[in-house]
This record gives sequence, structure tokens and C-alpha cells, in this order.
Amino acid sequence: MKKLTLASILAVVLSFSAFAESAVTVLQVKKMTCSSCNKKVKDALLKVPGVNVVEIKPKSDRVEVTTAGAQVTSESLIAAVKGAGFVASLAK
Ligand SMILES: [Cu+2]
Repeated sequence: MKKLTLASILAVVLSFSAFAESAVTVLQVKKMTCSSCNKKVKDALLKVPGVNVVEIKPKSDRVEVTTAGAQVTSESLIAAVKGAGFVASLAK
């Protein structure tokens, strides 16, 4: 009984820390006018170390970036988008 409780506490702690380490940053990227633009922005963001998932919402110009941890700064994401030739800012 005691063992089971300990194991379940450990499982909760582990899943919580895994959750806490991943963060989503939403960027507003301007002038993504076609799927080729989307791909350029996505590829640039995926090259940033710590970026796991990039999801583009073409209708709203929003880009959701899931990173492995808080050490990935929004500045580095914005710089990557800039490097691909687009203007990005943090979405409000
Ligand atoms: Cu384009």
C-alpha cells in the first residue's frame, strides 16, 4: 500500500515536471502570404535549439512554438523568424 502511494506520487511529480519544462510561445508573424512562406518560417524556428513543435495558423498570422524549456527565449525565436525574412513579434 505504502509502495503504491509512493509510486503514484512519483508519477505525478514526474509528469508535472515534464509539463513544466515545455512552454508555448505564440508569435505574430507578418507577411506570410503563401504556404512557401509558412514553410520558411517553420523551418527557421525548428532550427532553434530547444524548439520541438511549430504550428502555423495562417488565417491569424499566429505561430505557436512549443519549446523544451523556458531557456528558449522569445527573442531567439523572433530573431530566427527575422533571419528567414519576416517580421515577428510576441502575440498579444
Ligand atoms: Cu510566400
